[in-house]
Amino acid sequence: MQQRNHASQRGFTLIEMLIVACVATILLGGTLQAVTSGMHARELGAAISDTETQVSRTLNRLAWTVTGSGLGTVDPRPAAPASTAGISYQKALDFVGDAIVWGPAGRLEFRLEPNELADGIGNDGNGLVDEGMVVWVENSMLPDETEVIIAHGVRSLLEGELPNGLDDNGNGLIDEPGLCFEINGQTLSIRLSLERIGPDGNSIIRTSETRVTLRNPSS
Ligand SMILES: [Ca+2]
Ligand SMILES: [Ca+2]
Ligand SMILES: [Ca+2]
Repeated sequence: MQQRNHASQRGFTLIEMLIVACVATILLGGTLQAVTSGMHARELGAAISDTETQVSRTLNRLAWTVTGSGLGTVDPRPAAPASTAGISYQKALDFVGDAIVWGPAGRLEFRLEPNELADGIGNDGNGLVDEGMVVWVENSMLPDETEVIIAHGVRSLLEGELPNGLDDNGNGLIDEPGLCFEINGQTLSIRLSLERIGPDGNSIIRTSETRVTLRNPSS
């Protein structure tokens, strides 16, 4: 009788251990899931924040680059609903009497990433389609011409825009590119959409705009 009691106690202990093990496994699984979910959320938040910072920094740099340029030196000078993905410009260098001496031409332009083609599909395997770079060319067409890549992940079209002859995103421009310049009077508007694939595999797109007042006289 005493032996049966011992056996019963041993069996009960094993059952208890199994229950405890099951509960521990469930709790641990839940904790791991919460930790993993938190990590993914932080990674996604960091990627979104980084994209927003990149857009802001790039626009600030573009604005700084063209500040002091003459309206008449900017080429081309499209007015809404038209826009352009690249401009050349000249900044004031000096004065001779009342006349401004313009410096060497610079250029800002969208350029496809090296292994990407404008064909509606992603060619370089990074998950983006027809994406490009913001390229700054200093001393354009001169022997000391230099190029600086200011940003990557530039969309071929601005966020919300489709190549259909319409203003899909309601900003007054038609089929505007992901980096686009537009002139209204003396004001140069620069818009930019950057895109990347986030840690969850979904696309992150951020868009912003800045404006620069160009100098007069225009030539
Ligand atoms: Ca492509
Ligand atoms: Ca538009
Ligand atoms: Ca459109």
